[in-house]
Amino acid sequence: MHTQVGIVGAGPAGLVLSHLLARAGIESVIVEARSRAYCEGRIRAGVLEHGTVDLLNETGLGERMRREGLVHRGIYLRFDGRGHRIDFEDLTGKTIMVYGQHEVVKDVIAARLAAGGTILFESSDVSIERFDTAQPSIRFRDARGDAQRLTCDFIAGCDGFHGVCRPTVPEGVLTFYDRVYPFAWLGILADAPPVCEELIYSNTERGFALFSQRSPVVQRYYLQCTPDEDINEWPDERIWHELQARLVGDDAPQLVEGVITQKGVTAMRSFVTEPMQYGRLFLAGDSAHIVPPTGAKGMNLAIADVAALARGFVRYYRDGSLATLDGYSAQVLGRVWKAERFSWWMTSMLHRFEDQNRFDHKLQSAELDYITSSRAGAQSLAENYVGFAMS
Ligand code: RFL
Ligand code: PHB
Repeated sequence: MHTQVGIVGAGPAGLVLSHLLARAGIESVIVEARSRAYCEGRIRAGVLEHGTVDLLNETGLGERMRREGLVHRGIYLRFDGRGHRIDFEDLTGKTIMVYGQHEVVKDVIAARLAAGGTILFESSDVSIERFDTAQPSIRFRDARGDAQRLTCDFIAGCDGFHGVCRPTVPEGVLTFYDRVYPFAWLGILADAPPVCEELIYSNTERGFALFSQRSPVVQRYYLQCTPDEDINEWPDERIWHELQARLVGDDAPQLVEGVITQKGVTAMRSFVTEPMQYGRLFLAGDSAHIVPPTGAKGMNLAIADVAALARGFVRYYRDGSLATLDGYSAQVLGRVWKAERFSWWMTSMLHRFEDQNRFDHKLQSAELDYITSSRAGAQSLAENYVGFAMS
């Protein structure tokens, strides 16, 4: 088997890359470890920056998102028992879209398959080789268990944080920067009405909580918990009790409980790989960098990476120049580090850390007070949250 760009991973990065390449007449094949149903059911991110929304719309992927996605014009920050609104539209002229990552994944898979694209689901024993030459290849077993070799001109490593591409790069070539946080998020999906028309990020003595949405009848909630939290210790009643305590106050509307349909614990880390290229291997999305979810940046970064990477491939296949591809890493890392900073900052400002004392809590409150009472402070948060223009 041969293709122009061999892509490992059918998450948002790999799928959107394949779609953008196809629109430019460039062939690709996606090799994915999981089944289509698994990829389409994986509940993760929910916030699309305005630039991500524009890209999906401009490339023909936005039809269902425009119908079912929820346009949000701001968020609430809660601290010291009160909610404060950050008005994105007023502060930046822009809005965000609340639309589940798995819905984006469904839309892109449908578009790729309708256009005759190849996604090899349920591949196993995936490995990459010879990416320091002009003829790299991806080896794997197909869904039937038969050994396959896909030769290609380039490999895009879009296989997430636990994938095989980044670890295959020879030691010493890449530099890693990381931070692990001493807490995690317990996330749930519930069939219930919304608490509020916008997201609520809440810093309380009991820890952080977030209210987000999926649809008028399905809500997404998160609670700060310990990294080794045992989900069995969180029966539904305990979750609702904790959400009531962390999200509701005298000034907030009632939180109506419902049926919890999904629960999971997510670790929190910051991680960056530099550079995001080695020879003809290009890393994109979570395979190259991770952010804690407090800034709602992970999926957006993955899509911004592949928008830049696709431009590099388009240039190469148009005029044979590797210049844009060779500049890919330096180009996207500027956005990546801004998102790292913003996600770290939101995480630090909104969570309770075990080693904090009363002085630290007062500083958190003062920072939140500044951000919600100064137009300059609010504008800085809003500008980062809605996202920077795709370069
Ligand atoms: P993905 O989505 O992890 O996709 C990688 C794909 O590669 C496959 N794979 C392999 N395939 C073949 N061979 C192998 N050896 C393979 N190893 C892995 C996997 O099966 C998978 O299909 O990475 P990608 O495409 O880079 O996308 C990144 C995003 O998924 C991630 O950044 C976001 O979900 C992060 N995130 C959020 N991002 C946002 O932009 N906004 C949000 O509101 C937001 N909230 C979140 C989040 C992530 C969360 N979790 C669960 C980590 C909230 C949560 C709770
Ligand atoms: C989500 O809807 O899943 C979500 C929203 C905002 C975040 C993280 C996750 O910061």
